[in-house]
Amino acid sequence: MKKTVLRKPKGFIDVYKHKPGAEKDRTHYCPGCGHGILHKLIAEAMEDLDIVDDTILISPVGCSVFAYYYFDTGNFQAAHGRAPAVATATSRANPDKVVISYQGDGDLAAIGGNNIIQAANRGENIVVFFVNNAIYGMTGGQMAPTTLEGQITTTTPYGRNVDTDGYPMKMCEVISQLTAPTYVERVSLHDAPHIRKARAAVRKALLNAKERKGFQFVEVLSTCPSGWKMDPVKSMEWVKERMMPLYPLGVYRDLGEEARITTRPVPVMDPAAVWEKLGISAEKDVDFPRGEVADEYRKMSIRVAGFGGQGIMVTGQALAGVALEYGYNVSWLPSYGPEMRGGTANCSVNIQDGTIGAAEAVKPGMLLAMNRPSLEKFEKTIVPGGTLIYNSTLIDIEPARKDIKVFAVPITGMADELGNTRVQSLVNIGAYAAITGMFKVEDVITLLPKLFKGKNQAIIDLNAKAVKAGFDYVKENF
Ligand SMILES: Cc1ncc(C[n+]2csc(CCOP(=O)(O)OP(=O)(O)O)c2C)c(N)n1
Repeated sequence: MKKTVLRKPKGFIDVYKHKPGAEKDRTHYCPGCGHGILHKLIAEAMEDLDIVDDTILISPVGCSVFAYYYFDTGNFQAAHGRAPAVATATSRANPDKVVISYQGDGDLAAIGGNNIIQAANRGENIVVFFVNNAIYGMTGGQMAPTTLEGQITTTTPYGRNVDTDGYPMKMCEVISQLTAPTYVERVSLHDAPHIRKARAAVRKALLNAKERKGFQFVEVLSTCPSGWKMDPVKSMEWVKERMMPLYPLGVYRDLGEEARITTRPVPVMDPAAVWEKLGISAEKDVDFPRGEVADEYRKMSIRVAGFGGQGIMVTGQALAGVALEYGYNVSWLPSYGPEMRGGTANCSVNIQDGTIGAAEAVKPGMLLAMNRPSLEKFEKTIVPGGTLIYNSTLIDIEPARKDIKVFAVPITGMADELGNTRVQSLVNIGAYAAITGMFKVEDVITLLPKLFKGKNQAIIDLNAKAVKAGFDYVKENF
């Protein structure tokens, strides 16, 4: 007798590891939600088309954010509405992969409205599954661009009024106006015959993607019983009676064999080749021999923080700029508060020999705190055993941490003594050089004309004094 084995399609991971100790064999979706049905159609199609290991799925923000727990594919999670941009990069860097952008209607048609139009217009080689449930589901049922006229949501308690809220957006109609898309269809999940049609559309889009046939867009009318405050059966009826007349099902575009298959140059990943193409010499101007650097300072992640106008960004740029000349890989990432001068400012710098992963110094090995709020905010982020340099001219509290090395340096005071508060940045560099052994004072001074291009000699000389002052202070006092 033929034995029937019930199992999940291979496109799904077998056990969903949401949290250690809370492994599940089912998804988090509410009963009657369309996401689960569409997930299953996609997982089955990936298995049948034998593309599970060749697919990268971009999870959006919204109820389907956890797609990465379910699909046994590659995955990136994108910021709200940005899945088409992330999918674009993923697809261009991996032209032999099937890339899926899975999105809700708030995600795709509201915050990501421009993203989807541009990706469609470029004819990116991606498949978009667009789940239209007429509201923002995850956040509790606010109006989305797809919300029906008169529909009550938490943000349209008297019903969507087209005079104030605009008209429901019909994305298949919009996308199919563009030249590039290959295949655009709207389907529904409200009953078994329609699920079968949706199944065919999902397969067709994925098969087209496997054959690299450009931009595929499948809109799926879907239920949200929790957000709509209806039971699942009523929700199915609501899709049929209310959504379908407004959002007609069917094929809006199918270029079939006519589809123009876009071949794009594969991005060049070799930095030297990129420099050559850009006409930039990979040769550095100067290549300083390195001195003795203690092990703990060989891979630096530094947060420089203070208020706007304290030379925070200049300090970070100078650290990175000087380190570059010693042949280190460097990164500099600024972060500004809402106002500039007088507001808070900080930047992250990485200096190391290996590849730099994250540019943000979330847990820095060193904090250079120029004012009290910065010390209070970032002291706790320093790694145990790390280093704190703080501006003792302006900071009148003792650092709380006992498991780090602390250098209190009167940075502002020393700059003032030199006659210009603005040279604080180079006092910082001098102190940094003395503590880490990473830079030599003479080298930094040689570089000043490059760091301060266009500045007059008096400013360069003053900054040279500042580097020396910072260096000497640390050497003499610690
Ligand atoms: C930039 C940003 N803005 C707002 C949010 C809050 N947010 C999380 S989910 C969501 C709604 C998503 O709705 P939709 O795209 O329709 O997907 P659904 O949950 O209905 O599947 C919002 C607004 C966020 N995470 N990020």
